[in-house]
Amino acid sequence: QTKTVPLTKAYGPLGSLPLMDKGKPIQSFMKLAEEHGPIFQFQFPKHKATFVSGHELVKELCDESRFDKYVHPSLQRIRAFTGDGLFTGETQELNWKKAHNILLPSFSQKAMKGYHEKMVDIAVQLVQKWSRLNQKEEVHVSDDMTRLTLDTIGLCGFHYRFNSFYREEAHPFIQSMVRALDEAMNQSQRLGIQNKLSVKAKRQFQQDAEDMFKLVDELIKERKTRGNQGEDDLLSHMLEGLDPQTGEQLSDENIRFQIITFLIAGHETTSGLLSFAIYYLLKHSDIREKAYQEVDEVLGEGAPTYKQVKQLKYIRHILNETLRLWPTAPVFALYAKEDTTIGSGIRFQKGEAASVLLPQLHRDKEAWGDDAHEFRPERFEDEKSIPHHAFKPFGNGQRACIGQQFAMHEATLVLAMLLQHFEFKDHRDYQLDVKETLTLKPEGLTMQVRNRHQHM
Ligand code: MNH
Repeated sequence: QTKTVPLTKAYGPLGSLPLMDKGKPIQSFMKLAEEHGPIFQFQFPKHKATFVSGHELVKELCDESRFDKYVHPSLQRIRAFTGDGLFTGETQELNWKKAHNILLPSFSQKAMKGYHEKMVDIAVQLVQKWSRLNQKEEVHVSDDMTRLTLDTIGLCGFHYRFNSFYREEAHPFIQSMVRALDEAMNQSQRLGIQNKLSVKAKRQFQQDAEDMFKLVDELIKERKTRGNQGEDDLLSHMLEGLDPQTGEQLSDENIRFQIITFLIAGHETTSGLLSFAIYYLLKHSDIREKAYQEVDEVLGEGAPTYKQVKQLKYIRHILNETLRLWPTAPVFALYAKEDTTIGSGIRFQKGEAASVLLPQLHRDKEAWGDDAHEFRPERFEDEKSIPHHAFKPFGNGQRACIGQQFAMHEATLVLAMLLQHFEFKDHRDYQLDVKETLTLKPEGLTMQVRNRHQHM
């Protein structure tokens, strides 16, 4: 018996586009999911896209024997500068498995010990910047978090200092990256003819890709001539690592794509996570107090050690709860490897794809209970009660985020250090406005900070 999937209302040749806020597609799809249920199809002018957010259906889509990562057309366009790097590579491409094998150890929990001091180095820069502000000055939360996460992946990954805290504007590499990502996203919303007309945008896109290659190729070349000199970062692992399956190394071109991939994947997502976490702390004084208590107990006054970061349980719950309500990489897509059926009767033909709408999956009342819309870190306290199949902020299976431990270690360390040093003040009574690019962030979030200890 075949079940039909609800379809959004169409308005002539525009399809369902009038139902979508162009700047906020994800939030539009969340609303449509409220109305249409755990699975629905959205009518774009030329195709239909399937969105799934019910926990039982997602559980089936996450069965790797039947479904695999779908490199969505918007990701295909990013390949102009990330190529067959880990994020945009097809599972079948030989370089995906090869790089996955070579890089897995570099992202293990154990590897985090090696990055810890570098993460502290950058976090201290942030703490110093904030501690020198005058009373009435405000902090632009996402801007500073982006400075921090970019500098962290730059230093831990490639021993390169973007020195973002010494710049007003974003680093030129980031300007190219943001512009190119934006163009790749825009192309998906433009109609065919509009796309052909935008010659200027295309030329800029090419230029941005070339500029990114230039910086990265320079980094690779420099490291090769200088040698590793005991440097233990991602770049050294990529240059020296051998694939245990084939005995081969990564090519220079593939290393270039990986570096750009890590810079993209490694900073906006973690920056958004930290920004949303601060938003929730600003709005929940009881949770904030509990967080202060843990930080004071575990850290005292010195810079955190690796071991102390592991002990910050409540901070981790706060971050997980933040990723539940606002998963900063809000969708991932899958396609059927063969004809199959989900939810007893919803057919997928071989090759057919669906997108998992994470913020909605993470609010599924059947999995999380009636208070699913509330920010309550305590729900992560009891490991057994967490519905893991309804919590996928880092994606699924072998194509899940390779940087998960990295992101969580960094975010835990930074949030704890900020709480260690500052009181946060919601001086404008900020109202949440979620901005969508490739990732999500709280747009326009500002606050004031006060030093908790005067001797800084
Ligand atoms: Mn990350 C894949 C979320 C931090 C590098 N990441 C994914 C996917 C999600 C995701 C979801 C799966 C996408 C898909 O199926 O299409 N990542 C996050 C979030 C954070 C994050 C929410 C922070 C919070 N990611 C990081 C960091 C790095 C990184 C930090 C690197 C230092 N992520 C990756 C890479 C992939 C990925 C590389 C692709 C992995 C693969 O398919 O082999």
